[in-house]
Amino acid sequence: MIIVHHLAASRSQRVIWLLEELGVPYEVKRYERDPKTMRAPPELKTIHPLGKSPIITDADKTIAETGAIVEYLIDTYGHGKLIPPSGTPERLRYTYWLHYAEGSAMPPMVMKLIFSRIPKAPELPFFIKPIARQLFAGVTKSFLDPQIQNHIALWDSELQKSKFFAGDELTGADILMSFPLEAAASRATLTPRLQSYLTAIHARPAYQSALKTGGPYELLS
Ligand SMILES: N[C@@H](CCC(=O)N[C@@H](CS)C(=O)NCC(=O)O)C(=O)O
Repeated sequence: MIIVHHLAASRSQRVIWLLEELGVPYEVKRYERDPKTMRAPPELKTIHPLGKSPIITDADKTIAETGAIVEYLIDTYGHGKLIPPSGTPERLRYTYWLHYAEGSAMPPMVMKLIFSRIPKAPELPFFIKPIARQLFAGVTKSFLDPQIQNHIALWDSELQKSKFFAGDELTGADILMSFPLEAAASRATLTPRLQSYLTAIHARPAYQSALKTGGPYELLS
């Protein structure tokens, strides 16, 4: 039995969604975040040394990193579902977006989140807070926001070519890309095309079942 080690309101929601799309049986072990730090609980480190979610276990295998998990599940249980045929242009797009989601899209989203939270940290001396706020607001405005806008423009132009990120069918690439889009929706303004895309994937029955299984899914902004 596949076990998804799922951290509340996190990237691992995508793995549950994928398993629902594939119709493969699985169990979810849910972990709550520390309410102060929002970090994962230490017991996640007993499953994988980094203690980050998602992680899956499947018989004797332990797999971390969303992209690797999605590749493994589609290769092992997909029977050709959710992946374009090899050798096609869509397959290359699939590989690109699968890697790009965590490798390029998420870093500026995470940085923006961290930069907005540091000035509010209770352990920061009060006289540093206004300086920190100004510094991080400056970096966000001059560096992170333009980067995020670049990414949004890239996604928009890709979805002008086809309904999904790797062609006209939903694939694992869309499952990976859902999280950067959701993160961007909470930290920037999406184009109408990207908003419609998000609405469409959120309306999928498998996405809705995954939400029921994974529990409340409010991203930090
Ligand atoms: N690139 C990794 C990122 C893993 C990651 O940062 N997971 C977050 C969940 S959104 C986490 O576990 N955060 C809690 C922590 O770092 O304590 C992946 O896609 O699996």
